Amino acid sequence: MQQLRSNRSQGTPDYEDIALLAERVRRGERRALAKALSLLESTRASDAPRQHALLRVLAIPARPTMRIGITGSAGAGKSTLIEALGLHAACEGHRVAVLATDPAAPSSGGSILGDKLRMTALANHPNAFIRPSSNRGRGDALDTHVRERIIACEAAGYDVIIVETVGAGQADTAIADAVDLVILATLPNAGDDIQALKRGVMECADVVVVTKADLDRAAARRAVQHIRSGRALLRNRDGDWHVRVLATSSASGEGITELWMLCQEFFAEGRRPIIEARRRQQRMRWFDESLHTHLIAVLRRRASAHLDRIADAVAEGAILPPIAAATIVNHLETP
Ligand SMILES: Nc1nc2c(ncn2[C@@H]2O[C@H](COP(=O)(O)OP(=O)(O)OP(=O)(O)O)[C@@H](O)[C@H]2O)c(=O)[nH]1
Ligand SMILES: [Mg+2]
Repeated sequence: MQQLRSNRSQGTPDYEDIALLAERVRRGERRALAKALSLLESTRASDAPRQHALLRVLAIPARPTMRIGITGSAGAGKSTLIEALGLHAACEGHRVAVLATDPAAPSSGGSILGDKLRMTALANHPNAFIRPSSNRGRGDALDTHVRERIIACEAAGYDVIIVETVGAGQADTAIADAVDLVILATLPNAGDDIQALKRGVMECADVVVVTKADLDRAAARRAVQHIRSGRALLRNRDGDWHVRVLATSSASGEGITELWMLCQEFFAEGRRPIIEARRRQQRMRWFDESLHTHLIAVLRRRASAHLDRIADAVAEGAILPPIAAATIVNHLETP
């Protein structure tokens, strides 16, 4: 109720059901969290006011959280790795939320079932919550409204949030804008893959994991060496953190404890200011992005015919893009 009152004073639409939903999310009710996530996943413009009303209440800073992104090419073993790592964390008493993304078309429904099946042990753990969702075939790496959904999971008391991306190569760098720690999963024989990725996702990885080490230990060792020797490709995103490379097997459990220890090292108390600085930059980019989206929407509403005419002229090379943009804005500013 307190929340509801403070919302009224901020001029937020009075959505009593949203206030109630937020309260239930904060109490840690799984069904409420699932409902909140469904609302936040919506891309319908008409849902935006309700999404914002919910986020206003949920986005109150909670205790420190670990936002971990796992990326890598299709079939690299991301989901299985998340289950192994997530179980490790959950067994240590952490509350683990997984936002899994699958590239498959939503119509089949197969992807959702697939991830649920792959993570059964974690899904059944009382400390874990798994939200499988398809990226609706949009083809971009980051699922819809992932940042908002992370906030909801944190409000529900989850302190380890693991986000899986579709493994669309370079586009996966988008994950670095939503999480603190980026783990890149790669197969032992993915030498070419690594070269291909070097300018993209490799540059934003904090930890590189060579997966499925049980299948061929020698190959996994070679891959680790190969990646380490190509260290020049790996960029240390923060001065005090150098990129780590290790081999894991979700089947045998090899390397999973080490990986979790690396996560803990990354999120050590002393590194909190660095992580906060990274989140600050992310918030600023998110703000820029949102502003851009909203301004474009306003432009389309207020100057749509003019905008279309100028866009055609730009396409034909009759007017240069920066001049066209200035023309449109000037047109708006003229009373
Ligand atoms: N032997 C072995 N097989 C594994 C291991 N990890 C994953 N697999 C298998 O590899 C296949 C793909 O694993 P996933 O975890 O679904 O891979 P993914 O990267 O999430 O795949 P997408 O989400 O479809 O891109 C599955 O059949 C897993 O059982 C491992 O450590 N050892
Ligand atoms: Mg997967």
